[in-house]
Amino acid sequence: MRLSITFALASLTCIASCHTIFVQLGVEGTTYPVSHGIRDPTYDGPIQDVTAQYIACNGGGQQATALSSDIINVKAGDTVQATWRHTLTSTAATDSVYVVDPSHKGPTLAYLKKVTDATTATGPVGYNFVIIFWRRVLTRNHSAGKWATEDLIANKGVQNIVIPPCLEDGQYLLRPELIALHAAASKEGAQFYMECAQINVSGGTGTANPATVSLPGAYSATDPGILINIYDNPTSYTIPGPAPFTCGAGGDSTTPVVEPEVSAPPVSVAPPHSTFVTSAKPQASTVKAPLKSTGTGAHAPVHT
Ligand SMILES: *[C@@H]1O[C@H](CO)[C@@H](O)[C@H](O)[C@H]1NC(C)=O
Ligand SMILES: CC(=O)N[C@H]1CO[C@H](CO)[C@@H](O)[C@@H]1O
Ligand SMILES: [Cu+2]
Repeated sequence: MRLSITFALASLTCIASCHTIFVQLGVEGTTYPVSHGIRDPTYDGPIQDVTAQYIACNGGGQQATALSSDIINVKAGDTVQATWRHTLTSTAATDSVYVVDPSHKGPTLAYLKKVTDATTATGPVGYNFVIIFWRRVLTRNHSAGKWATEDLIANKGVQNIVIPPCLEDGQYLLRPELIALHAAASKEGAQFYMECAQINVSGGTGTANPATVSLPGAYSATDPGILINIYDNPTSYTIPGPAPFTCGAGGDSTTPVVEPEVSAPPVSVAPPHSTFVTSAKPQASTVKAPLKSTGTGAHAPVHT
């Protein structure tokens, strides 16, 4: 059957080498070195178990992540540029697949989590990424017959993300995400790529009251946007997780939708930095937390 063959070929050409990683953040014309202010792992592979604690900010196995001592200042309302690369050291000059392999089709998303100190925030028990509340602030759709990853490749790996102007000032973890669906026809075949940047937001109006979700928790392995055969040429696609938060538009909905595209001008990014180092850290145990904030009113509980 033709579709199965296509599927098999797409899978086979990309067994262990066609991954991607969020390596760099740009803010309104300022670019930072690779891994500056980003909790990058040592490896560019995906998370495939949506119930894993590592679905929050990556980590685990050969993908140990390191906290960064850096924090990136962002103004609420700014558009930031999350740069995705095939590996931590890929450049256009050295790697023909320097963003992500074209087989890796799917949506791109972004979440935020408010924290007290982005350079140390790891979870309620002091370890990494246990239960975390997120806000997704941007997603894209493929209604134009394209997946967001195709636009990402065309845009040289730069994912533009608008930081909502109504956000409360303070420190956040910014979690850009790319979901690759080339093998998603079987359970746990979808590949989730994400890393967390440490940002400090100022200048916001602080009027936001967004709903939050937990990661793990926001996704199910059988969500229609996660367990899907993209070789069937679907005419629509439901992005997993809640609707994105938008300022002033009743953005607290948690109904999954095919979302409007938010676009912003691409910017050029600085060449990779050569001094990235990382180290293994203790990993978290599983802890349950409420899905929504109940204590603070305006925002999700802060876990550090
Ligand atoms: C965050 O930004 C505010 C406003 O610019 C600033 O006062 C504060 O020092 C910054 N915090 C960090 C950790 O950089
Ligand atoms: C709701 C919707 O369809 N939004 C956008 C999806 O993406 C295309 C471009 O890729 C836009 O033209 C749509 O407006
Ligand atoms: Cu891959």
